[in-house]
Amino acid sequence: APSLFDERLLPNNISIPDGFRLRPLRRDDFGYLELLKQLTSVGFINQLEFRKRFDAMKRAKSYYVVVLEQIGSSKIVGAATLLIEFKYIHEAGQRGRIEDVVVDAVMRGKKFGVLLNEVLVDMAKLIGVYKLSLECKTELIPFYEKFGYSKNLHFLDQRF
Ligand code: 16G
Repeated sequence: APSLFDERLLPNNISIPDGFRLRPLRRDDFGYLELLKQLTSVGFINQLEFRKRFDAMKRAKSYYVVVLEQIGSSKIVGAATLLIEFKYIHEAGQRGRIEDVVVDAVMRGKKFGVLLNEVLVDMAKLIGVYKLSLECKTELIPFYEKFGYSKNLHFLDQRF
């Protein structure tokens, strides 16, 4: 099945524990949705809709969904997304956003969250973003500060 992005973009200087591998999301990774349900509401998405959304993300060329696969079970046990936004400001610069960081509850305590964040920060630097940001719950601020972020602007949202 096709990958969302060229896997050569993944950093090779970050060590992955034995039995696991890091790779781009693939078009047949329907199981990714089960993992996302541990982050927030996913609702019902069938395989056709999954593939349509994958195709749209691939066409956009700015979605880097990285998954951590348990090799034996082929299960996706962690994932995180880097999204690249095109700008006019900062000399037609690019802004990076980290989204949908999730690690399977039974895989906690293995520093997989740290691993995924390090990988995406490296990729963002390689791509050449002028700034990288994310939104998180208050209690996760100390965790994210370890990767170089600082609490700066306020984040406002509205729900529909
Ligand atoms: C968190 C996530 C965000 C995700 C949102 C979903 C990180 C760093 N942040 O803010 O990416 O989209 O949760 O929650 O992973 P929602 O369903 O309330 O929007």
